[in-house]
Amino acid sequence: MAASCIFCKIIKGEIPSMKIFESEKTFAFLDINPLSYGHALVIPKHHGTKLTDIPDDSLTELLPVAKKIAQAAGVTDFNILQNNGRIAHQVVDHVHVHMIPKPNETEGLGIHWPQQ
Ligand code: IU
Repeated sequence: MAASCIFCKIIKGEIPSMKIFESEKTFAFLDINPLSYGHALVIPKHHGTKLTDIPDDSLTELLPVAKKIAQAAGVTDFNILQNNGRIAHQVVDHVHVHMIPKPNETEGLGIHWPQQ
């Protein structure tokens, strides 16, 4: 944990978030400025800025959790995005995987998040 990191504060509950998932190593919540309805972030609890700063065992759940969130929300079409470094458009310096739903042209985004 890093005292000044906003995502570490979200993990600790010091800053409120729309939590979707939590395990020993992983946390997921809705993006505060979503690119589409249901845009979620999956983050390791281990603090590190880039993928290269984090041990492998803190990374293994990130994609499986992103997949589970998409499935649980009934999202069939989505992008997975993971930025490392300013040139690559990383803004928050704590590793995070974006799960960005894409609207279905006929059904829209009928997402129903499971109850906590
Ligand atoms: P990026 O990959 O570092 O560019 O994305 C950071 C994301 O974190 C971006 O989509 C923000 O809207 C999101 N975010 C958030 O959900 N809650 C916050 O308190 C902050 C940023 I600061």
